[in-house]
Amino acid sequence: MSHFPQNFLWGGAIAASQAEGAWNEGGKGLDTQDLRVFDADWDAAQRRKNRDINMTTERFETALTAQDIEHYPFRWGIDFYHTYKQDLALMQELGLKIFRTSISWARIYPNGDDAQPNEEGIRYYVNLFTECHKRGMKVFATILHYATPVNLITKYGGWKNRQMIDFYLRYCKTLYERLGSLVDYWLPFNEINCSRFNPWNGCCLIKDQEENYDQAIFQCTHHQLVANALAVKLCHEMIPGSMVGGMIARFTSYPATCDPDDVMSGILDENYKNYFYTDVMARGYYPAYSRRMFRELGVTVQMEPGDEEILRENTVDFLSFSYYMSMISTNNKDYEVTSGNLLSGKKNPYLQTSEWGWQIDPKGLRISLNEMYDRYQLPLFIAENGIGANDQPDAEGAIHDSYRIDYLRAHIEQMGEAIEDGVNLLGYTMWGIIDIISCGTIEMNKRYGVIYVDRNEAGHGSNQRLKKDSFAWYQHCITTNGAEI
Ligand code: BGP
Repeated sequence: MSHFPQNFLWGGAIAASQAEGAWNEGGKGLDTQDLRVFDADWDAAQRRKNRDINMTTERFETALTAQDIEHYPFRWGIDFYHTYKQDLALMQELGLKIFRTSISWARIYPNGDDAQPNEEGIRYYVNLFTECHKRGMKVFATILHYATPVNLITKYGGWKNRQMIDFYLRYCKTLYERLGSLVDYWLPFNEINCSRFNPWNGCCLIKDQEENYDQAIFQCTHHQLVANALAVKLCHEMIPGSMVGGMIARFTSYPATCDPDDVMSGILDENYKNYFYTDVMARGYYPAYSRRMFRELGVTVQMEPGDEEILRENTVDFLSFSYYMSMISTNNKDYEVTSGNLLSGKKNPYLQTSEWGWQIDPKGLRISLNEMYDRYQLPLFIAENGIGANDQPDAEGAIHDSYRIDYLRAHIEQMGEAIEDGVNLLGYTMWGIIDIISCGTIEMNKRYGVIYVDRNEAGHGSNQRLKKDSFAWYQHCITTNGAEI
């Protein structure tokens, strides 16, 4: 028996910079993801360290002129820019109701400050989204999924400069004008809280250039929160009835014990890592607890006259989040630390971890859905969920990813429980529906897809697509609307 409404939007998600490749084709300008370096010879520790380094001035300057693409995987992705028709045919075969991807800002405005948009870039997304609808899929478009035109950083200093709001809105206006009839759900920013946990990805900051990193992070975040509200406003004005959401990476955190210190630590983690961002986007004002957060960080956010009205009058229509794992909260240093999405955390003795150390917690998804729905009474949308694994085809080319089926089954079961709890859940776009370059560690071998892509970590391979065992499983899940998993 299915807990899911008949119109539940079963889907899959990717991001332009992790999939398209064609980094310098179709008039596209250089973007911040094109500059992130990777070396297939790095061991696991060097790969994790690479994630935490983010970006350095030296790496930035080297990458600006680098023509080698082997060490810059986001420049080749899985060549989705050229293969999207075949890939969407596979997604249609899966029975997807909705497809989430981001739009590459540097395809539309190669330098970010161009007076006119790049027509070839617009045409690519018109064709891509038209193909989605032709194949029975709605479109869930992320306007900015980390990849920012590099010129906006070199010429204007990136999101620290409030002028970025104007460039971003010029970009939004063009998307609403030229793609508005093809997009069903809009997301102005992917994981807007990433600015704190991966400041290069989130707001293009280079740590060795910042006197006061936290101050820069939260000033950039303010500009993005204002931009998010203005993107909502503009979309509602230009496309009456449009659905514009807000998104965070959900860092679900439990107190390590019933010790009141751990409980308070859990409240602070939930507030500072998650709710600060969704409170501003969904309630429309900076919450009271943020004053202590800023005081303790030595941060003073500069607001302009009118900012508070912008935030208050332009809250989001729905909230979405990525959910991969959960963490525990305690100041007790004795707990083992394990990795996670964007940041590491203390290990929960009740949970297993993935090969990459991310704690697998399906019930945490039900908990997150209940808490967010109860807090805001807004429709929710799970924009990302999945498990990264080093899938290997066997001699016959089959990929028996039973671990992925187990992971997805357990999380979808909990989604059904949350709907039974009364949560209004619009949809689920499983992350990395097709293997793509991992965002945090830039690894091709960290595979999420139900569709395998024959490419190695230097970008070589047949680029052939293979259906993993999870393909048929997810297809049946969708066919039965979640009743038979
Ligand atoms: C989220 C990003 C996605 C995706 C996901 C998985 O933070 O929104 O782009 O990459 O993380 O993380 P990773 O690819 O590092 O395994």
